[in-house]
Amino acid sequence: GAEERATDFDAVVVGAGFSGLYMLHRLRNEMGLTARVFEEGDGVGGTWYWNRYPGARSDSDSYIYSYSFDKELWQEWEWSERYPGQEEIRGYLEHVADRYDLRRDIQLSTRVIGATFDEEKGVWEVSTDAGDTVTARFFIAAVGALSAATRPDIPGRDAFEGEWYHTGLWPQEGVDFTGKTVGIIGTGATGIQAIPLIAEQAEHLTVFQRTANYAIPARNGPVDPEVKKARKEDYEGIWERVRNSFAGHELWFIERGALEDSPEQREREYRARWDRGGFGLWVGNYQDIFANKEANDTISEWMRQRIAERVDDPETAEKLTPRDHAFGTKRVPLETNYYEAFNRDNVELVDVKETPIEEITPTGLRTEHAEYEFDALVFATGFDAMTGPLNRIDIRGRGGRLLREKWAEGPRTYLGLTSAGFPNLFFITGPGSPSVLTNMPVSIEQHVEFVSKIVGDMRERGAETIEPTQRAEDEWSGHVQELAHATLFPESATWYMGANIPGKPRVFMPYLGGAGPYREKCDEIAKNDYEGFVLNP
Ligand code: NA7
Repeated sequence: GAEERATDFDAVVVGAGFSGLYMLHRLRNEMGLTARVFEEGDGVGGTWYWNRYPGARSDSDSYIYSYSFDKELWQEWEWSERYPGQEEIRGYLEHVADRYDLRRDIQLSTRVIGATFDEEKGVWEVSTDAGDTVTARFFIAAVGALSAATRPDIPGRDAFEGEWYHTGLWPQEGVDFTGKTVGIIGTGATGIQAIPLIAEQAEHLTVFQRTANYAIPARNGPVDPEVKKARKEDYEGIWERVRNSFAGHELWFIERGALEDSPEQREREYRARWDRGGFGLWVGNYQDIFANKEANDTISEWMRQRIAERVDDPETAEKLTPRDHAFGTKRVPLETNYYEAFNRDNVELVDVKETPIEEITPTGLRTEHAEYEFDALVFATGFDAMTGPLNRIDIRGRGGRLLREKWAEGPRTYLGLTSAGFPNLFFITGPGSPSVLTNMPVSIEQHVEFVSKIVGDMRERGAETIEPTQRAEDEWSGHVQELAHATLFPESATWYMGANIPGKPRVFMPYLGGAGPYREKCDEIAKNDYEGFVLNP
């Protein structure tokens, strides 16, 4: 009509991973809005674009590490293994970009550096490192929760003259470690995937471990064709169950306390989950292992025994055995031949809690007692999680206030999706949402669909802005903390707590209420006329 467009786009979306691609599809293809996606990488895929290290793989089963929004897509797509590998997931997301004709609204190789809310006009002005300045009604940060890779600030860090890599910023062409002497720092989910494969290639590998982990066997492999077939026939059932579950998998807690069962029964439960492989031992176990130390001790001790069985050298086995944190309170890695890697002659384990890394040198690194030389050094040291990717952008809300300044003492959100004083800004998988404790695509779809619903409802009623009230944000943030502090989670030094980044506030960031209940909560809020939000006009 005659109505003049007040902004360049209805929405600007940051990131072209699982979240950003689906957000664009919803806004543009389903709702007829205009949107521009800015993506830093020179391809789509987000996490699966950047994380190309050996062994990079989803720890969620492939049949649900997928979008569900298009039944045809889900029916047609064939995953080759139980857990999808990085290349296959990237191929899937490339396919999604083509299938829904998304590429023409995605600007690659472009990093969003700032976004300022113009209070008078009620629009976001977004700027990029490519020199773009565009305006939009909505600013949607689909930046990922684990996308701001970090390297610890070890003295001499930049003095190393060999090749160095971060697992989360892996060279696109891959790395050949054949014949090389390699060091790797970090034994989180990523390091544990990479170590057995680097060990097979490298001449020698030294693993620098700060905290021993409890890793569960993945038991990857092809999926039984009969199981595959049954799943294809149960699209509705699977997604109904997954969406209403705690963690976005077909996994449910045992409805008894761990201590109510006899030691024999517990053994059977643990063993069955161990044999099955995957997250069942974590988020499909007795629920009270997360809250009751005594209950947790039963599984923590059981896991320690499994490690001892697999590592030949007792001293190495002891170093690999976690004793300083409760099972499940750090993200539990899945592994394939991880413990066996330490039985190889060319792999050495250094416990850097015992002998801290003092310095990185031009040729390797030095601990208190020894000096190591490498051709290549790998940082599997993780991410400035959840807040990091947001805080790296200068996001200014009402009164020019910077989001990272508002969050100096820790993130404050309503539902993990919005923050007071930042109208029309949405986070996908933000702090205060359950996303990182769940199978990500399930949370992502819920977030994207809820944000789309908000945007659609606003248009219908002619509202130009939405933002949470201070009170709703305070209550939600309090609720997130209350749930966390009723568990053992905050006692462990994890990225959930910001503990992996020196100086970061120690605030538990994910929402522990579970994906299913969270979804219900969002739906209820929408039904109650967006309780906790202010819509204007
Ligand atoms: P994580 O899980 O944060 O693991 C990082 C690892 O690096 C972990 O073992 C850390 O030890 C170690 N680290 C970090 N800084 C240092 C220093 N300064 N010295 C020695 N060791 C260090 O990151 P990932 O990439 O493995 O996984 C991230 C998520 O991606 C994962 O949870 C999945 O959701 C996918 P620490 O345990 O802190 O003592």
